[in-house]
Amino acid sequence: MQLLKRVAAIHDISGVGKCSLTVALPIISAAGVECAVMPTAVLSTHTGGFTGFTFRDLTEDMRPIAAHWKKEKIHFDALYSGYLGSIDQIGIVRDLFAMFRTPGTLIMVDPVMADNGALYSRFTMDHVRGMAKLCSHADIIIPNRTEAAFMLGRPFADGPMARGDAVDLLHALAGLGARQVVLTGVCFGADDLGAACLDVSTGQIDFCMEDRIPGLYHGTGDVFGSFLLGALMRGRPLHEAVRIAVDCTCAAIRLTAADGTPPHMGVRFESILADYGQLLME
Ligand code: PXL
Repeated sequence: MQLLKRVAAIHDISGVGKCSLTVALPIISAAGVECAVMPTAVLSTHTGGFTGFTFRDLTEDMRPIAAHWKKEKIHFDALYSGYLGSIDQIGIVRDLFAMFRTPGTLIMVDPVMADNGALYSRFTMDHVRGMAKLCSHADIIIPNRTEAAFMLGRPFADGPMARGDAVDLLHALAGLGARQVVLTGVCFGADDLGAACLDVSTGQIDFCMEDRIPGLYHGTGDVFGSFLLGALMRGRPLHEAVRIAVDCTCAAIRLTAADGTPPHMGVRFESILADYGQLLME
């Protein structure tokens, strides 16, 4: 029997709201991939749409956790970083990448810090610069359009874009240093939404578009990234993994829209985990 692949997910754990580790753990596990976790902070809820959340910073624990993993000779097939609570944590994560990188390790950075044209609460331009630097240590980066604009120092353009502009953005993002780039929030008209990807080694660009579901649903970036990494770990090439992640994320959003759950409570990914797992067995 083949060994399971093992991912280390480095994100916060927000108790309520379905994002970061509370989605990475179940989704990556459903892909048939072990999901080890390094929690960067513990919050009562995520910071988008709730007020008065608690925030317990775990920066002090990150290096000792990594040192113990190293002592135990734990191998990771991928490292996946997401929401990082401070600039210090960005530096620590860069060091963790160097500690655990092997020739076969995939390093995926989701530069979680902004959406819909604005930085999340708690973040400043220093965080943006730190995340852009962290992206240079990644094999694959998965920013949304807002994060892309911040990291490239370009004005954020909302709404439909020309295909050429999306291609230009992908190439500019590749300039940060990763060999694969996935850009989310791409749309060409009022009724579509999806992701674009670039594999730098082949120059191949793909667009994976779906019908837009009205509304802004929280945590979809983390749900998308987790579906994507699970598919990559199960051997799917980039464009196929992006297609799977777009389809599964849209299915989860559609169910959330249909059952009337408020968008800040996260999307209903639980209802499609079985289908996702099945798909990856094929
Ligand atoms: O989904 C991104 C995310 C993760 N973690 C925390 C957040 C957010 C977005 O707001 O607040 C704590």
